[in-house]
Amino acid sequence: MLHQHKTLGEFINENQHAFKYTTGELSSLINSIRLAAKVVNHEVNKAGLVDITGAAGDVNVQGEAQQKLDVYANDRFIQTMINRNIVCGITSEEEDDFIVVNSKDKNHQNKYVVLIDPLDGSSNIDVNVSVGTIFSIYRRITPIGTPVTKEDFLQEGKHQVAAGYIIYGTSTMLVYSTGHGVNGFTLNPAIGTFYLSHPNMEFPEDGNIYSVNEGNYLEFPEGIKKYIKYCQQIEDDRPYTSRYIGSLASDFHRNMIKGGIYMYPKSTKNPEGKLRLLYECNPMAFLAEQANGKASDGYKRILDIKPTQLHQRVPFICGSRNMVDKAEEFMKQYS
Ligand code: AHM
Ligand code: MG
Repeated sequence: MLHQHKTLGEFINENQHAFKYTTGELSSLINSIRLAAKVVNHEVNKAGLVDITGAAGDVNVQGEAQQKLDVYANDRFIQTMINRNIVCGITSEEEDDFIVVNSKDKNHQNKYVVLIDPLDGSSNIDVNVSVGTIFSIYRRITPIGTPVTKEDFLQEGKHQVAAGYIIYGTSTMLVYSTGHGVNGFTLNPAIGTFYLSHPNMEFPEDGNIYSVNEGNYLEFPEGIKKYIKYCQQIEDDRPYTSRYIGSLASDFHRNMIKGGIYMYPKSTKNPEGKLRLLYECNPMAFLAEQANGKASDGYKRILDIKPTQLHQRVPFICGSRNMVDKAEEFMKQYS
């Protein structure tokens, strides 16, 4: 029964002591993400009513312009964090540059920056397929009391303090880690409460699902092509099953539960890969490692890459450890 499960609020309170620097700031921050997630969830659930209420760009009966969902989600997450004044800076996949957050009484005293992809999987929004929010949290490196700079956002992924995602799917889930494993919470929409439904999530070491946009096959590096052929071979436990939603959080989530590998390699069209290091790959890589999985650019650990730009892209291979090892083997052999 749901009411016997821990709520996300209870879980956050109970685990606050696990942090080295416990001022409650990180807990408040996760709480504000929880709140914004519920608001965005409500809006995403109404997306199918768009023909009735008007499409993005239209003006509704109240005379308000209808926002695109990704813009709406971006505004909600950013506004919630600004209103609660619990971060010193935010950067988003939807924004050109980072945002300095401050209020007079705080004088740049907050210590965390948030990096967010407010609504990922945007091609799925209009067709009732799940989309997600991905977030990543770092401690600032510039001195407290001064405005944040770009350097605070361009940290190696291994320095993340927390990361997580929300899936707006058949159920709405919030999955996150503060560096002590990965826990998943499912929203009971009737009462607006997240319950701990998936404690200590872990990737199986092996899996039989591969997730990649095979439409780009001819443009992939030789190592990836050979690995895909390996996945399709009739041998041992293969062929693997192909599953690709096109929403990173959802593909990752399924693979974490069932065992699998997700790949977004570089291609002629996307010579650096498509996914963003800061908003998509680093948070997912952090979660993968916290869940006993692995994340690589094909040759090296994602979390070791030193970012140089806010919107930098990177090839991404992530999932069950043995599967990612195998893909790397092929990359090495055929590069
Ligand atoms: P987006 O940030 O524009 O939504 O793109 C990110 C998404 C990922 O969620 C997904 O895995 C990938 O792009 C799908 O790309 P493609 O349609 O090229 O396969
Ligand atoms: Mg995205």
